[in-house]
Amino acid sequence: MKLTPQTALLAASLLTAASLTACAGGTAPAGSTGAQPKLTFIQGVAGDEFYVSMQCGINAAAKTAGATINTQGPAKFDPTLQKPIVDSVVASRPDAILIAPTDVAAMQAPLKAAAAAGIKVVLVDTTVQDPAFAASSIASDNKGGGLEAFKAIKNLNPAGGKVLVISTDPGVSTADARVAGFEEGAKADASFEYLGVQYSHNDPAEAAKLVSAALAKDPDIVGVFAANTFAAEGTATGIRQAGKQNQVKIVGFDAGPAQVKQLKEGVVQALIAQEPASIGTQGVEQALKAIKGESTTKEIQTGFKQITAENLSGVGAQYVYKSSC
Ligand code: T6T
Repeated sequence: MKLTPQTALLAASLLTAASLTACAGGTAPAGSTGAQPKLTFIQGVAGDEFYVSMQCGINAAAKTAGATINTQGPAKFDPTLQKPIVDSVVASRPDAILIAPTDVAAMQAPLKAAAAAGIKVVLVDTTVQDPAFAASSIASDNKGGGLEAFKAIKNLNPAGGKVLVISTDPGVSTADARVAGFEEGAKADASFEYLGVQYSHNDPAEAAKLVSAALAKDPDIVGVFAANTFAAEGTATGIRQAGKQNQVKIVGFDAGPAQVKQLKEGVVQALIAQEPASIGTQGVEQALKAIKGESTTKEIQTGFKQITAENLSGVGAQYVYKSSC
């Protein structure tokens, strides 16, 4: 599903409805009391195929363990919308919350308070400034993925040139780490001129506008790294609208269906796909350990895979994100 504020709202309610019916009905007592553990998954934003794919992993792992899952997500990737969800979930007292915090600073206090209230908190995907309260934090190697994106752009433009980054918002830990990895690569290579990062607020239309304006200012840009699904979708649109698809190489983070379509069409040259289902599965495992009072792994790093038109029908296929489980 393409994310607009309207479809995101629809997706939020659909996902919530789906999650209620997806409560797993296993029999194995996993909680310390022997009751079915109650887990809540709070997405970064509803309707984003990255979190849908993560939910598929969570649902499967919860079903195996006999835990129930309630899923909720804000209509936008925005801490002012996510915080009230956290507060109401805390009031409903689940055994554990799996959450992708939307901002490193704004979500720190609400999540620390959840942990202080006795709820086990597992951070999946993004993190906060000080995650010490969390039972576990599970995320991709985002910095490594950003560096891999730079290497892909360099392969596509061996002579170098001007490169730009389109991200979401500052304070999103994952995207910030990807930008840092890309920037490190670009600044260390004298044949490239790093034009910096611009923020699209997770809105493809805004990303397209930023790219058009950047091309008007620097018509000789050779590459753009777009740091997540929505930045990448909009970047490709902007480049196509400017008629520059033969000049500007695009590497996008993530592998949503719309991004894969752009890859097949040749507007985008490479995607750095994450492993969201694995993040979700491991998130459930860590949450259940924490609920049982067992020791947890404080930090888990998951991998990424570069998808290109060449490997899309082979090894790359399994990395494409899902629109439903
Ligand atoms: O890139 C993912 C996720 O890792 C990031 O934290 C937010 O954006 C996505 O959900 C993709 O839209």
